[in-house]
Amino acid sequence: MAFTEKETELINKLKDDVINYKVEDAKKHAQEAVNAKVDAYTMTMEGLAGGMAVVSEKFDSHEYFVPETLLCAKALYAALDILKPHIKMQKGAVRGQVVLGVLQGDVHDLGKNLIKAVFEAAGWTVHDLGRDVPLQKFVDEQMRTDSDIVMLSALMTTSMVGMKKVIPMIREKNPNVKIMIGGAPISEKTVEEFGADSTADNAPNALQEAIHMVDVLKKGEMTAK
Ligand code: B12
Repeated sequence: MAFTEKETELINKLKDDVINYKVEDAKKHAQEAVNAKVDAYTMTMEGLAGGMAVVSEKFDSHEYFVPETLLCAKALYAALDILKPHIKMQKGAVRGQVVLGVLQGDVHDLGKNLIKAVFEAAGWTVHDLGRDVPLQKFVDEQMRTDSDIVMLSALMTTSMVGMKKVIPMIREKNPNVKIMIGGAPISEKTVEEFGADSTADNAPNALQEAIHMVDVLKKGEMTAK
């Protein structure tokens, strides 16, 4: 995708702020982006998520440890708070309700929060359970809200196993609900193995997938009538 000179400048600044955990600069540059009326969605995905991708590499290669990474997350959240109200997604005819949360034992919520920002910007209702969520809570919240989709996030192989347990628990109460799973350790193979409906590797793809699912659900309801 081609960016304007201003967009490129701000993407690079935001990226650098996240990578080098410059919380105050992250706020300043997010505000600069809002004032310059550049696309907040592009700033979030290319700048903030782009910066976090570099942080992931540094964490994986042991250049960064937990304290630095936590500060990077702080910089990302500080900028996201400012950009989020300005993210504009195309509001199509298909919208729905999702239950979203990070599974028990897992505090990695950056990806989950990016998903929430994108879905809300597209006009969806997100019932956010937060992180380190006990399995039964996903079942209860789906029942309480009658949501179309349950979205389960896990970043660790240890928390991922909770998906295998909770998917049949959700289906037992509501066989029609769609279940999406995601996070770094999730693949198409996991979807099949755990009996979920689908996955996506990032927030925009998750939205496309969710739109497709709700479309299918609504068509199914119409033919049943
Ligand atoms: C940031 C980070 C942290 C931060 C988390 C801050 C926060 N508030 O989230 C902190 C420092 C707290 C942390 C702690 C730990 N971490 Co950590 N962490 C990471 C790191 C570097 C980046 C993850 C991230 O935020 N990525 C950026 C976001 C935007 O991407 P994302 O989460 O993948 O989400 C996107 C997609 O996956 C997708 N998606 C996500 N969820 C969902 C859900 C659905 C339904 C769908 C469709 C899509 C979807 O869309 C998202 C948005 O685009 C990863 C490294 C890596 N390679 O992933 C390790 C990593 C996840 N951590 C790891 C570990 C081991 C830990 C600790 C145990 C470290 C320790 N020694 O204490 C603790 C665990 C604490 C706990 N109990 O949870 C391991 C996990 C290994 C494993 N296989 O289990 C990793 C993989 C690092 C490694 N290579 O060892 N960590």
